[in-house]
Parts: sequence; structure tokens; C-alpha cells
Amino acid sequence: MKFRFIKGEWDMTKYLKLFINGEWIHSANPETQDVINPANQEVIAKAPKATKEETEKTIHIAKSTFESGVWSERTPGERAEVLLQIANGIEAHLNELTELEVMNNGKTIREAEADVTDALNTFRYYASLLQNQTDETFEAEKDLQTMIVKEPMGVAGLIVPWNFPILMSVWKIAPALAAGNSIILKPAEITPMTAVKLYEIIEQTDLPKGVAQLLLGTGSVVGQTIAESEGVDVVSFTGSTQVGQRIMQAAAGNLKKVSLELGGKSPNIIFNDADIDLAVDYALFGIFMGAGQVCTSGSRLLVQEDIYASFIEKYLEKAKTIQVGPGNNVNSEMGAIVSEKHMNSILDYIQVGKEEGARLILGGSRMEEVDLKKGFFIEPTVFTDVTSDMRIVREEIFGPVVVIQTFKEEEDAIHLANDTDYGLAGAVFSQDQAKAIRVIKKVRAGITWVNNYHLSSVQSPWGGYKTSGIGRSLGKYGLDEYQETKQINISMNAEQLDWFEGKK
Ligand code: TAP
Repeated sequence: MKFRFIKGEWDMTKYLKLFINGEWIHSANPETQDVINPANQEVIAKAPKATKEETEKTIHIAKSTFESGVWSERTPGERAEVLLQIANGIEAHLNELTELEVMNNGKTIREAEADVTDALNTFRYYASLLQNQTDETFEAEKDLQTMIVKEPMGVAGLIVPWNFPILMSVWKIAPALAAGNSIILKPAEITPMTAVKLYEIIEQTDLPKGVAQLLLGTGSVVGQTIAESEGVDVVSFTGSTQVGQRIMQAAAGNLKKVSLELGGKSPNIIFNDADIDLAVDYALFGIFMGAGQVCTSGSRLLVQEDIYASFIEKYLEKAKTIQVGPGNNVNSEMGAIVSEKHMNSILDYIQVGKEEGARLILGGSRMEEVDLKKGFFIEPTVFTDVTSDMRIVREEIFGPVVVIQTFKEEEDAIHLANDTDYGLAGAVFSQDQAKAIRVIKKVRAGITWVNNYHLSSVQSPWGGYKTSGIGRSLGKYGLDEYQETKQINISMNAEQLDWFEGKK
């Protein structure tokens, strides 16, 4: 299969702009960033680097639009209508968005198509949630009626990473718009393509001008300015724990609300009574889907000692068959690493693992085959004989690298699973339902699975414990991140209180 958008036929200038106040405009900064296809290093576009002044002006526009009420005061039904228009627009451009995601991020067609489908379902979900949301009212005291209402917060700054460019954008845009906020999206500098296409779709809907802005630029300028600005009321960020910490500090100025979905080093526990074929299948999916560049990747495999040998044999046998290749090849099962910088960081970790004394039993290298060497491809990589103090066991590698540890008893598995600063995800495989549930309840993580990995839905809250973040995306919890809660107390039969009687 070939892309429809191959170099030469690509209208690159179309992608050189920012979307501010309903207009596509050039940045005043002449400096641009090459947007690269990581499967072959071709330049597919040049993206602008918006300036601090442009970011501040955009925040000001978003604030004015919010205060004008053109969107914030629309009824939930009217807002739902626009969300459905966006969903329909995504559906109409599903193939184009899929191809753009493959070309820019390096993931496979199957993965990208799933992301785009999830994105349109997210808009549909929030449209239906809006239509079903009702305010709470109760009689607090005799003749005192209380209403609890939800209101938009104001300007929402949405900062997204490169691993799920369209999906992470939509997980933030859909609830933020549903709640009635004005928004500013800042995609990762290296993966702006689907965000640009998404804004072209948004432009065609009835969303009023100035409600949704798109700023392309660096995290240190655009992202930092959004995080610091007194004009921004809520910042929602997905990315590394280090940048999450910086955002929280920057947000302290006006005490803006922060929602942070950060990294992980998630345990996947395989008990000796698990269905081994099932566990092998999901354990591979858990780490090698998205080439391991997934926040919830099952990067620590904990296998009960007495099945270790048989598990490893089946695991390696199947891991060796994974077809690594360019995302636009329908036979590819694992795509490219997003950038040369990130590939080198993963390769450095593999080197660290060897130096720390871990045993490399699969992969470990950049792929040098003729059709792959122009891109950033790394072999599925497996380390055993690791100890809990090794960096490859403690730090998020964010690549196709798994470390395997063994355990004796249930308590050892729980101890190993929780021996991490992170708390994003975790899984248990066992045919003993009671044991599986007992153990998963003790895993300190926000997203967990029993006898599967990575399966989830738009209704379910997504987020982590410990240094994996604050707040939740998706479901009704995701909407809460972008809403204020107000109480209104209404006297039904008002009488004077006469608290102050002026007695001498
Ligand atoms: P980050 O540096 O965290 O970048 C994520 C987003 O934050 C990007 O849009 C980035 O912008 C922006 N950003 C960077 N510095 C910022 C700042 N000071 N203020 C506000 N925004 C800022 O992630 P990365 O460099 O892409 O990857 C580094 C590591 O982060 C990875 O190896 C991985 O461990 C982790 N990571 C985790 C996730 C998830 S989903 N948990 C996703 C991606 C990466 P620019 O990139 O445009 O500068």
C-alpha cells in the first residue's frame, strides 16, 4: 500500500500555519521545524514555532471569546450538536487522518485506524453525556432549595505528546469543549499533522470563531507560556513526569487547575495458574503495541517461578515472529520509533541494561535491513536476570523493551508490582478469579486489567497514582477536569433574618 500523501504531491504550505481566532495565520517567527516521517526520514512538512507573544495574544483571544459567552453560554444540547459535527467530520476523513498519523508518528495502519476511530467515538460519547447531564437540586432546609451546577472554567490549555497525537488531543478537546471552555491545543512539536487536519475539520463546524485555537511550537516556549499564564484557568498535560512537575510549578502563579497524565513502569503479573497462551498473547501486546511508546505499556513482566521456563519459551517463540516495518505496509505489526532522538534514548537504555548485568535474551539493536535502515526501527527487546535496583527496571524507557522478573508467592508479586515510583497501570493473569481480583486490588495503579491488557473504554477514567499523575481523562470524570462546581441557594419564601437587631 502507498500513501495518497506522498512527498511531491503534498501541499506542505497548508501545514505551516497556526489557527487563531478562526483564521489560519503564519507565525511571525521565520524559524520552522522539519516534520519527519520516522519510517524513512523524509521531510513531510515544515511546522512553525509560535512565539511567546503569539501565545500570549492567543490566550487573550481565547479569554475574550470565553467571556463573550458565544460558546460558554450555549446550552448543553447546542454544544452536543457541534461535537457531533466534529465526530462526523472525523469519520468523513478517517482514511486521511489514519495515513497522516502513520506518516508522522510511525505507528502501523491498524494502530492509527484504531486511534482515529476512538477519537470520533470520544466526541460522540461527550455529546451524549451532555444530553444526559442534569443538575442536582435538593431542599437543604425548609424553603431553602439548593442547586448544584457545573460551569465551564474559562481557558483550557491542552498540551499533548507525540505517541498518540490525535487521540490525546481529542481526549482533551472533546470534554473541554463539552464543558463550554475556550481551548488552546499545543501538539508535540514533532507530530503536528493530525492536529492540523483536526482543526481543518473543526473549522467547518458551527463552533464559533475564537473558541478553539491551535498553536504549533516548542514546549519550552508555547507550553511553558500556557502553563504560566494568568489567562489560562486549567492546563491538561500528557507526557513525561519531569515536564509534568515543571507544569505544576508554573501553574502555581494563579493556582490554575492542573490535570497530569504522566509516565509509567507498569507490572504485568503472570501466575502459574494462568492460561499461558492467553498470557503470552497479551503480554506481547502489552509491551510491543505502539513499539512500547505507550504510557500504560506492560514494561515489567512478573512471572511465577515454577512456570518461568515454559512461559519464556512460548513468549520468545512468538516475539520472534513480530513483523517490524513501516506503518504503511499492511503486514507491519510494529512500527517505527517516533524520532532519532528518542530511538537513541532507547538504545542508550539497552546499553545501560547490559552494563548493569541484565541478560539480553532477545533483540537489543537498531534494525539495519535494507528497507528499514533509513528509518528508526528497534528490535523487540527482552531482558531477564534483572534486579529491582537496575535503571532498566525503575525508569520508563518508552520503547519496545521489557524486563522479566520472577516471584515465588502472591505477596512477592504484589511487593514487586508496587516497588516503583509510578502507578499508572498493571495487570494480573490467573484463572483463579478470586485471587486475580484480590491481587489487582492491591496494585497501586489507576488503570488495571485481569486476564487482558490495554482493553478499555471511553466511559472509564484514565489516569494514575503516585508520580503517574493527577486527575482523570475520559468518562464523566474527564468532564469534571474542565468544570467548576457551584452551589446556588434559593429562598422559596424569603423572610428577613434580623441577625443584627442593634440592641444596646
Ligand atoms: P515531554 O517532554 O513530556 O513532552 C510532552 C509535551 O509537553 C510536548 O507537547 C512538549 O512540547 C511539551 N513540553 C515540553 N516541555 C514543556 C514545558 N516546559 N512546558 C510545557 N510543555 C512542555 O515528552 P517527550 O520529550 O516528548 O518524551 C520524553 C519522555 O516522556 C519519553 O521518553 C517518555 O518517557 C515520556 N512520555 C510519556 C508520555 C505519556 S503518554 N505518559 C507521552 C510522551 C512521552 P514539544 O515536544 O513540542 O517541545
